[in-house]
Amino acid sequence: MSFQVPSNNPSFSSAQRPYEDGHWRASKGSGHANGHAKGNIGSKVNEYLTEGQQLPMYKDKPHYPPRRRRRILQKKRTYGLAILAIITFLWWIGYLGRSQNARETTTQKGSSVWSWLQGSPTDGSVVDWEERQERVKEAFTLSWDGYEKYAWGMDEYHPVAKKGRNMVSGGMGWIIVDALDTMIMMNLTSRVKHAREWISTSLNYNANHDVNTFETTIRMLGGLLSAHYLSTTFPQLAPLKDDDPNQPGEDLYIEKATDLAERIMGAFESKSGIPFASINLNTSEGIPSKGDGGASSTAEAATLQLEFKYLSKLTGEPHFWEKVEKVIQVIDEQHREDGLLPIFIDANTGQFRGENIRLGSRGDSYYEYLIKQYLQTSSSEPVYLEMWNEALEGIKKHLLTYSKHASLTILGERPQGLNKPLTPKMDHLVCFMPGTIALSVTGGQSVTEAKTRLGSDWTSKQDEDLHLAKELMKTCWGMYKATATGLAPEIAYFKIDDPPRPWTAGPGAPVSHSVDDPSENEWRQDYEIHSNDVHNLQRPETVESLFYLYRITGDSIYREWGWEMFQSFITHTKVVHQFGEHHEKNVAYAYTSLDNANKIPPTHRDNMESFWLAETLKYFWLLFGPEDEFPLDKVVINTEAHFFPRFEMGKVFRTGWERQRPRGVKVNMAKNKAEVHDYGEGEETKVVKVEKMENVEDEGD
Ligand code: DMJ
Repeated sequence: MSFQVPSNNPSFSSAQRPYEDGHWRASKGSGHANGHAKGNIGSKVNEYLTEGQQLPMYKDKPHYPPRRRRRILQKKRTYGLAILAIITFLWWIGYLGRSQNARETTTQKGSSVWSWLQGSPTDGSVVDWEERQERVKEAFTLSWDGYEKYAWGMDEYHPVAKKGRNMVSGGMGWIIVDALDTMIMMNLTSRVKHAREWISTSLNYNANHDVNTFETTIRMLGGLLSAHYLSTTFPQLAPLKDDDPNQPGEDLYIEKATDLAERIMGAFESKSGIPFASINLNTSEGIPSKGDGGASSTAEAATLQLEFKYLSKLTGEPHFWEKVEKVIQVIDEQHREDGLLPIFIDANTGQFRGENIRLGSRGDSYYEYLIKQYLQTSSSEPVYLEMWNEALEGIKKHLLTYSKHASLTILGERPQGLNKPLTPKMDHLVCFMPGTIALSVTGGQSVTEAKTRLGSDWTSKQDEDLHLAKELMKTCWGMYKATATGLAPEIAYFKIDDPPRPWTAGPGAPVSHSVDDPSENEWRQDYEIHSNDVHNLQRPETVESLFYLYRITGDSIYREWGWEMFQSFITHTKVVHQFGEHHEKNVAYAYTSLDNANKIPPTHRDNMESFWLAETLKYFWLLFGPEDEFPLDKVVINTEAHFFPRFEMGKVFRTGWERQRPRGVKVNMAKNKAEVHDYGEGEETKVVKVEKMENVEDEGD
């Protein structure tokens, strides 16, 4: 998410960060360029290819399955007819005579089809999901075309003012690069071509200005790498002539990505190896946060692995890999109770700051990347699975409870540490969790496929985790149902019992109420939406989870919820031109964030975040699309919805660290006994218990 650097240093015990949806830019730095890409990509390719990997196939452009090619042709024919029909209709009602330009004509077409803003048919006829997917593409092109017209090349887009703004001199490609892979997936060739031209001619990383390390990695590095992956693996999507082998544009994405990554490396030059919050890309100098007592956010510091590891794999350069895996080692060596981490970490000491534990802002994607690191390297690094499982059990034990009336599952916060009270608050950001939990249950396969693969090895823990994913999904969906616009607030609080009911697995678990049944309203009393939290930034986390849940469970309810949510976005976040004598006509040309999603009409906030294009619309598009496209068990999706392939570690890469004993247990081989240590914070480690060796596993030396 976007973080504004605060001018003061907020208290570490503060449960809320009012500034976190602001501007991501840090303050000015100085110096000279030293961050040039090192290492010749080409020279590493042979090394890479000799490893005999399945994925990623750098420079290898496999054929697209003919079945899909046919589908695309069929679609093109269908679109042709549909467009003809729409143009005729618009002509008939006199729209084309207006003095709007060509782009707005396209937009009018979008607005005229708002008759589709309705639920699924109740007459038993089948829902046309392909048609719904087209509506998403339309929303994307409308958003993109407005940006192209009013703010092209700028890092920010303010659609109401019809203006853009750069975060650094010359721009970072913030919106263009973030949106690029969605356009490739949607096969929007001319738009991809325009974006690519801009990247090739206007994008450089020389601006002498510091930028947020995490945001730059997940959005810019992630966007370039995903564009590389998709354009090389699915060359029929948005095909570009200048991307062909031996043509001038070949390797544009990977070359830009490598240049950027080398510059970001300076952020890791701290005493501990934990990256600094910001980086000056011109000087490659890491810069501590200007707020938060200089500490980095835990999620920001620890959500960089998928991007740099994939780049390492592509280029054969191990230093990217080593830097990012070190971060997890430094964290794990602190043996935090039940794998749950405070949300601030000091880059110089490597120590956590404060006790605030949550899976919302500043905590979220650390947990997400544990399981995704395990999946990225095709299950060959069990250490990350172990850490994920430990954290998930910690979440069940410390952070889950139920709402008072409807027994909805709540994933709350412990702002003063695990031994202090639970706050029943969920940031919308937490709603990535249902999808990530479901992903961890099957590895990305459908439940049916996973059960067939595992046979009797399918465990009751998998059932339990899947149940948890579904229950949390319902709570997140309720955040949308609870407001006037049908769009979630940034934060929701919940009514819970005192003391909070502990989370229960299995048959004794409470049964939650439906949040969809119009005759049942009790659940609404459980949601408390504070006036400070009613904004909606068009965030992706809930539709992201709906996408995972739909793919994994196959339950079409998740698609239906997604459709309802999509319609709310289209209805309430659209920005329109008004015209006609009495402003009686209007035409949409953008979608924007909301200041207040809990009133109708909602108050607009003049900003379209890049993740609207990169994530939210991409997940809608995938949710309504065919289940076999971009199969979840073949990819890992970064925290900004950029797609990377899974791969084998091969000969060059390995996990460069080993996990110590689980917290509190250290084995002393010489004494042939296990010493159970107490790792109290700030205290000397002391032996509190000694056990016979048979009770513990051999640690080696
Ligand atoms: C995105 O930038 C990423 O998903 C990040 O991990 C946190 N959330 C924002 C969108 O909400």
